[in-house]
Amino acid sequence: MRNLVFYLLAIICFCSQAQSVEKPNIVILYADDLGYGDVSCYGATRIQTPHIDQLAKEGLRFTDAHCGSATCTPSRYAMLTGEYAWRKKGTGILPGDAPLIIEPGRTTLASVLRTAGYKTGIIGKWHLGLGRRGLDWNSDIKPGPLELGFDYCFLMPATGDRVPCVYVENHRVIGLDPKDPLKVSFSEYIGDEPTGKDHPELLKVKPSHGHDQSIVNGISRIGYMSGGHAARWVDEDMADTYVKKATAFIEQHKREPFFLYFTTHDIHVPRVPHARFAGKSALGVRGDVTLEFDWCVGELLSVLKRNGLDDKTLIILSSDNGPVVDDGYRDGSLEKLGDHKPAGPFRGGKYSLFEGGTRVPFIVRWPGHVQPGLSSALISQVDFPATFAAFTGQVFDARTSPDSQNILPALLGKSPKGRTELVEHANGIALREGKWKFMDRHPGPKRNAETGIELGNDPNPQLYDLTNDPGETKNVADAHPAQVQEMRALLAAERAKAGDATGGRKDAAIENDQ
Ligand code: NG6
Ligand code: CA
Repeated sequence: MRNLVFYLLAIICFCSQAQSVEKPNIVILYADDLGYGDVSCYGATRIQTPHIDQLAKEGLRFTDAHCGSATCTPSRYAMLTGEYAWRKKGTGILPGDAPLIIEPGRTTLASVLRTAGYKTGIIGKWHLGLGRRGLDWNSDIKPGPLELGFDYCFLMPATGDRVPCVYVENHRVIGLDPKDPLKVSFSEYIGDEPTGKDHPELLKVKPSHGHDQSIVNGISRIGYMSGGHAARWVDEDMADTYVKKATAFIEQHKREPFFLYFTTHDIHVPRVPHARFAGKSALGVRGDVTLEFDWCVGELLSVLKRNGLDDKTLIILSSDNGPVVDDGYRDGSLEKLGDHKPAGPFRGGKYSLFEGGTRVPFIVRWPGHVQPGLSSALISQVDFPATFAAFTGQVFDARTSPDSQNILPALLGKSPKGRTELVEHANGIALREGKWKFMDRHPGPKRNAETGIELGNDPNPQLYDLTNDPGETKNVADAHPAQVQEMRALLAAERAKAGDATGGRKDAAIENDQ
């Protein structure tokens, strides 16, 4: 009998241990607009990011990892659905009143992990639309993340520079006074408050392009909102608010596997750091909010440590698109940039089809399981759904995430190889294969009118040898016609793959479809 009890206990211990090994918590620390060269472990010298560097020291740092697109909405769409956003109309940068662009019930990264028994939460920026067209912000806001596999959400609906400037927790705007209903419009002026356009004297930071409509917290935004005063966020407190919510989520779920998608507003515009960080970097306010993001990383690392979760948590740190310096506000970042290179050695940045558009910082840490080091494997965030399905032992339905590949061996550092090819996306698409990068003829301006960033457009085909020329300075298309032909055919085949098996909404409002 005693033997039997001992035996049973041993089995229980073994099982719970096996479970903690099989199912570590998964935390994605996701910055907004953070460039490859913006953090010190990726070569920045004008700014120090000690917490991100610590993560890199204890983890695997990737040098050829990509987000799904060079702007936010398509990038996040690809990461959550496992489908390239360029397959689906309506996945360009969304206004703040756009309906949800992912069909409720569709397989997402969150639903994959929820099926595997994870408690799933998103805290921070959403920017994939909410509700249906004509949403009433004063009632239940759905469908949204909770209809896509998340158990909990605390959201900024769109971006920091777009109304509505309120937080949504689960299905409700938080702190709303029913006597002061919230209304949102992207088509016409509403309410009776001054705008940034008519009253620039009221602004604490002036726009450089756009961003001159409703004023919230002394900053004019894109779009109009009225009412909802008690619910309006204070930009300076946003990082603290997200960290507080994330801490609570981690502590609430520390005894069960959880998935936390922590997605900051930093370092997007408007850059409004808490007083603790204001003026603390040599790079002006853009550097200050980078320090603020680094602080968030440090805080969450210490929450995990404090709760004994270090070895039980796989952390991924990355960004949703490449960097931009002036993205609509005259906040002094351009003047203070000096020789800092936000995209590191790469050409272009946010909005660009050059590598600076989507090659982003990407660090994986899972103590005891992922060997610290460097990886040059080609991987993409679009691979998350397939990879985490494999990680949790699930059979993955490739029809719903047609572009997601299982890159688990690369992610865990077990293999130096990732994808053999990847389609990159900005204002067009490009193909990566081995050392080659191919962009076909693409009409359009060389530079983004507002930001001055090189977009990658060219009337001629472009071919770059990234091994010898990571900065894409020498177009060698003329010297390699057969390679151009082959990659053009591969890109055409990618385009031709049916992308519509997934039932994404086609009627979403489009501000800037790409
Ligand atoms: C652009 C905005 C830019 C930023 C971007 C979205 C203008 C002139 N520019 O349209 O400021 O908000 O959209 O950024 O309005 S993202 O990181 O969410 O994709
Ligand atoms: Ca972004």
